[in-house]
Amino acid sequence: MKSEKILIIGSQGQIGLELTTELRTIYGEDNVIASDVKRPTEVSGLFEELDVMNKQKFADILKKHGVTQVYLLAALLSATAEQNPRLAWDLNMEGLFNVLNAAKEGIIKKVYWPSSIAVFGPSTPKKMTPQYTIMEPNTIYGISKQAGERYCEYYHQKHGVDVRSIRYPGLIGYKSAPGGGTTDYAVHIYHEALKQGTYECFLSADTELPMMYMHDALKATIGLMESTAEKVKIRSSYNVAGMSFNPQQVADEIAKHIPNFTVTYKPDFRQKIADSWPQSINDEEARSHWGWKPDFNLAQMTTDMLENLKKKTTSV
Ligand code: AKB
Repeated sequence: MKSEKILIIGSQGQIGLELTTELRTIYGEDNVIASDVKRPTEVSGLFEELDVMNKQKFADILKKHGVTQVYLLAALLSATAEQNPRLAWDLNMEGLFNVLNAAKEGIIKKVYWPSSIAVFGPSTPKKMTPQYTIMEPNTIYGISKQAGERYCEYYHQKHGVDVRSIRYPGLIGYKSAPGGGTTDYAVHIYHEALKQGTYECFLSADTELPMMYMHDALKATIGLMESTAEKVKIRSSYNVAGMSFNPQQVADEIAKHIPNFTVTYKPDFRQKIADSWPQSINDEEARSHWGWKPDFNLAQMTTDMLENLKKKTTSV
């Protein structure tokens, strides 16, 4: 068993729920502390109620458990952030400062902080977007993630902080629900296909975006965190790619399993956000620096999603 004490901030979110389980398998139940702003009704394992903007409470929890690593997953995502820009900025930035400062003071040894493809903007090349390119995000979420990336690199260079990060594409999984992103349709579509046989999509049929199955997102996150420090040459955030598709393509793939499945399209404010993002990602640095490689493509993910969602409904 590895001797680490890990604190997950935002453990009830889409990534947090699955990452907590995965890290407990690797590090042991007693070495992974889940935390979130509200205590969930059912708690399994160590849990702390924590608003990461509360510096004192955060410091108390680090001390109480002797925390060595923090995964900071609390954030407002793109769509919710546009509805509440001030809160998005405060939460996305203030939380990061508190965690980076704890690492700077030597209280914790390693930090994971997620960035996003939202750091790119309308002037970024859309196809196979490289690691280093024009970055002029025009959403509050993207602006906060870009500023966060600069802070991570700064804290690493200036204070030697061991901070690691990935620019997540849209994430798709069957165990947890997405929470206010522009890519959320790619999860809802599977649920609705099974429940109703039809889905109304808030993006247009040809809106292509980079996406990733949760299995691969966990693999990338833990793979990066477990790499030796020398291999982690980028301390802002790494491009990682899984697959790219548009709503029509995922609908066609689902229709191979559910032949009568139909989708209608009613783009809303999220269309503009999606249109500002890349369509596909070049992740050659992540591949060559620390050996990143995804396991799932659209067809494999669709089979796995539908099988597991069906199992979940029949076992309830
Ligand atoms: C969102 O849609 O906001 C997120 C993201 C791409 O970071 N899923």
